Amino acid sequence: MSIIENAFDIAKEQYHEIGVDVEKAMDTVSKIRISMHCWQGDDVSGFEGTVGNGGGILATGAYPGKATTPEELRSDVEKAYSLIPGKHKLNLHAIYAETNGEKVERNQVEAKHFTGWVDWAKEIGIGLDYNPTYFSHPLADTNFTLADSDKAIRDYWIEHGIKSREVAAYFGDTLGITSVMNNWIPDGYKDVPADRVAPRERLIDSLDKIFAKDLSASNCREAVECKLFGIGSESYVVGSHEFYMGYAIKNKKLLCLDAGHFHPTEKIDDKISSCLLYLDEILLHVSRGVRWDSDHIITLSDDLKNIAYEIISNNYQDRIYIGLDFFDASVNRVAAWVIGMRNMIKALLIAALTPTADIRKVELEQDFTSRLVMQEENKCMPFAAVWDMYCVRNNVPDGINWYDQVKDYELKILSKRG
Ligand code: RNT
Ligand code: ZN
Repeated sequence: MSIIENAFDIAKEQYHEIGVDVEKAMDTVSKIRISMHCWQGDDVSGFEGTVGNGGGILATGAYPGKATTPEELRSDVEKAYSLIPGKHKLNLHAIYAETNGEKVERNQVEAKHFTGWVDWAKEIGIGLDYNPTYFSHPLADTNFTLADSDKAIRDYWIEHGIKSREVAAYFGDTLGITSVMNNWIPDGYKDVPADRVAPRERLIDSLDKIFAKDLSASNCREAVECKLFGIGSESYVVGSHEFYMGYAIKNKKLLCLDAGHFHPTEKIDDKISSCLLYLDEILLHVSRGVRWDSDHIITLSDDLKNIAYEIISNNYQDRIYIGLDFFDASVNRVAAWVIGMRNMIKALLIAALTPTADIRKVELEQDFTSRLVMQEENKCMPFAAVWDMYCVRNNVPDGINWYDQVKDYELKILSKRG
């Protein structure tokens, strides 16, 4: 018997003693597909070539070896997936369209530019999500897109939004795995606005135009992502939390909660239960803000564990789409994906291994001492033994053993890139 099997058997017994079914916990987690964001692989560059940098998206760092072609990106993604337990999804942006060197305007990007991605996704058994790219473009240089005061600019981005819905529907219908299209726009002011209302009215009008056609028969969902502030929109963001919460409820859209988009001490785990009392489904962008919306790689922090707890303890797996959203250009990008994805899965597994029913029982009895004792003791349960077995059963390396493979890939592949 291996050390891993041994440790697992003991852990299973210990969890059994506190009423937790380890096999059931592993099974619950194995059914969750996490949307891995392609943009960690190339610092949100895409394949259009440099076309302006409006929109406040900024990856910092100069680690060598980033992907610059669809083939390189797919190869890096596959490497990462081979080290992450379970079957997941890949989240694409419009800037990852394959146009064979032809210049295609954003408002002309459509399903046919993604057949390469879809064929590949089918081959490796993953789903695809999608995002219109309303940034890194000359028509976003003023930091305004769908809420711009210039109708021509709004119309351009509205067209992009409309075409993007068709791409997401194509992904979902062709692959048979629900595709989520997320709308995030950078629109906002660096300094204090004189009019906070008009841009929001324009945004409602633009969104209504984008969502005019009924796509409910397609296997896709549509989300709107709120934000407190961004680079270049420090004083005012058109698409604030209240704005999109209202829009999503009224128009039956998903609200996207990004962990880095609120005040530094404001956490999204506490928002989930409230949102889901008013919305059927939501999308999460799991990220890690450090002081500002910095999009750091997610670590196995309390914040992350609390998010996972809200999902699992309330059985929200079918109502919450989990996507990751960070971009760190200062470390090996494949490692960044693997660390983030494995942490997300670990957090879900920890949540599934929590004796929630018992803790909720003492809470209901207003025995808050017992609640705290149980919560704290739970932190020392032998989670790692279950995690290692989860990796082994999913044919991926346990513990730190995945890292040698990334280093080897860097040596043989990444370091050879121009
Ligand atoms: C930006 C939003 C948005 C982007 C991605 C690339 O603040 O979080 O989700 O990070 O679409
Ligand atoms: Zn986000």
